[in-house]
Order: sequence, then structure tokens, then C-alpha cells
Amino acid sequence: MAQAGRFEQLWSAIVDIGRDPTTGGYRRFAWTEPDLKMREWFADECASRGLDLIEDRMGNQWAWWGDPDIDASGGIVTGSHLDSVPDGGAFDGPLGVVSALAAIDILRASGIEPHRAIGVVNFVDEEGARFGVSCIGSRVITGALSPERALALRDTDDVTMAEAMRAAGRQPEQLGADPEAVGRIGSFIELHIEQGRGLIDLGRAVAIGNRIWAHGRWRIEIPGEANHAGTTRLSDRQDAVIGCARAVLAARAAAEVHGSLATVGKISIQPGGVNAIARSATAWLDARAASEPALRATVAQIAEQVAASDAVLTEESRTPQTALDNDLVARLAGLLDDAPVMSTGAGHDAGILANAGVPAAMIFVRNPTGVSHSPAEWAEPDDCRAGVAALATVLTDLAGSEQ
Ligand code: HGY
Ligand code: MN
Ligand code: MN
Repeated sequence: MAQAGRFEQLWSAIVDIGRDPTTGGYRRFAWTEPDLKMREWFADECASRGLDLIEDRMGNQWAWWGDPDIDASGGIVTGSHLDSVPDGGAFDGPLGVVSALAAIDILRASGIEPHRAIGVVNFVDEEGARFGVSCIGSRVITGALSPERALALRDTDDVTMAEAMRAAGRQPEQLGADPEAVGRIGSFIELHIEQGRGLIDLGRAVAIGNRIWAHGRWRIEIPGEANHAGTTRLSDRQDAVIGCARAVLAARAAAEVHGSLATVGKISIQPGGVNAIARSATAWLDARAASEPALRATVAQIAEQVAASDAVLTEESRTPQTALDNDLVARLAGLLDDAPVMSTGAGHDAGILANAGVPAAMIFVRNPTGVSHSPAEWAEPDDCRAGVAALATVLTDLAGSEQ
């Protein structure tokens, strides 16, 4: 199928950008060179399709086929993100952007003339891998995150987001809520690789996403007393790493009690000497649950447990349990041969937009490994093509068109 070639051609152009040759994982952190290369690739592909590319105040890239401003109800937008977690997989984010471009190619090859503008978006810094807060691009433009807080976020080299954006040739002082950009979205459909095993077990290539679990990130700061590892009696120690270990085990215990998920995937120990008892430690907690009460109870239990180490727990970001748009989900189910409908514990820009009142839904593509945020993440070419075909069907229907 000619269009299949377009998907492979798009995919092969980015597959090496930001990939670590030793782990096979990707390091495409916001505003770093790999991210800028992905943004440039996106701009070139949009230009080659005659799409009008604009950047909003946050640096999100929007490529339009048709003018979204002529229709008060806005355009039909699809897309996702191009940044990654450390050693992330190839598909988380890019599959949604590549599939959006490939779906437009299918519509054009079929002679479709959309009655409503169709947009493709690349949301900046969805993973929050560099500055610690996820979905920055969609949170800032919807007003869910203040520009002051966003610009002051720092990476592990103490570089602020403002400095990183400036170094990438952007004007961070413009950053802020962008009702104009958000107002152009009539509906948002995000295609994303499934980050779990649902579709394998169901034997289907594509599902529809209707709900996103409540989730958030908390920083746990544990104090200690620096001292010599070889001369300090155990009874005289205030070892921050012991407190850190308690936090990690408390997270797992609370998740087991409340049927939620709690993870500590990042720890920083100061000063970090092999023969020095740590003066402080920081652990970042990622907690998620299918319901708000379960998430609250999980975090409360962890907070209680870490208090014993005089630790301070601070919320860094939070997304409430999010129901995507029921009408849109039902319409997609009708269009996609009654594809299964499923919730996800993974956060997405679609969820941030939904919480800002934008009708949003998701399309998931089967991941035979069920693994994500890891180089092991995978999607078969046929399933990728099934995702593109599903997206093309949905865009054709939503953009209201005739051949
Ligand atoms: O963390 C998440 O759920 C998403 O990958 N940002
Ligand atoms: Mn992700
Ligand atoms: Mn993602």
C-alpha cells in the first residue's frame, strides 16, 4: 500500500535521533539538541505537505490543513509529543505525530476535501523528563500551570526552562496561557502506543482511550547528617539514605494496600560519597490510581510513613482522574468496528486538554511487549498501519468531508 511507504519513510527519518547506542533507548529531553532536531524534522514534514506551521506561546508546534479560524467550532486536531523519558522507547509520543502526518497523506491520496481544518500538534515537554513536570506544553497554554512556575523549573544542571528556551531561540517572556491556540481545537484525538497489555490479551490492533487515571508526582526531601562512614557509630547516625529506603518501601506498601501504583524511579543523594554518610536525599514519587480517593489514601499513607524520617513531601504536579469526551469516544467506537474502550494509567496531553474543556479522546495501538518507558517498547508495522488507517477514518468523519 503506497501509504504504508509514507509511514516507513516518516519513521525511518527519526528513528536514530536521540537514540543512545548502548541502551537503544531515547534521550530527547525538552529543548535539547535531539528535541530540536525532532522539531525541525516535524517542521520540514509539515512544510512538504503545505501545512501552515505556527508555534504558540509555549513553543508547541501546530500544523494546519485549512484555516481553523474560519469555523467558530475550531478544527480537528491530532498529534502527540516528540520528547522522551530517559532511555524511553521509540513509539511513546512519536507514533502519534507520525501517524497524524501519514493519516493526512491517506486523506489526500483519497481526494478527501475536509470541511473543517485539520491540525497536527507536537506538544513540547510532555514527559517532564528534564524539568520534572509532565505535559508542560498543554498545561501552560490551558492555564493549568503558571508561566512563572514553568520558567523557574530547573534541570539537574540547574538550567531553568527560561534559559533552555532562550538558548533554543525562543522568547520565554512570551510564555503563558494561550486561549487562542486552545480555542482553535474543536476536538483532539491523540493516537498513542498502548502502555500496557490490554490489546494483546484482546487480540485487537487498536483501542479507544476514554479515561486517564488520577496521577501525580511528589518530591520527598529527607534530611541527614554528613559524617564518616568508617568512624561513626550506628547509634550516632542520621542517615538520609535510610529515610530514602523507607520512602521507597512505604510507596510499595501503600500501593499494595490501596490497589494503586506508586513508584520511586529517581533518587538524588548528597553529597554522594561512597565513604560518606549522606547529608540529604531526595526521592521523587510517582503515584497513580483509578480513583481520586485511592490516590489520596496512597499518598497520605506514604506521607505518614516518611514523617518518621523528618522527610518533607511536596506535590510537584497532579492530574485528576480524567474522563475523556463520552460522545467522541462513542463516535470513534462506531467508526472503528467497535474497537475496545479502555482507561490508562499513563498521563497524556489529551487529559490536560480534556480538563480544560476540550473534547478529547485517544486511540491506542497494540504494543506486543506491553512495556513502555523502556527501549523494549514495540509496535508491529501492521499495527502501526492499522492505527494510521483508524486515525484517517476518524479524521475523515470528524472533519466532515466528501470525496
Ligand atoms: O508519565 C506518564 O504517564 C506519561 O508518559 N507522561
Ligand atoms: Mn510517556
Ligand atoms: Mn506519551
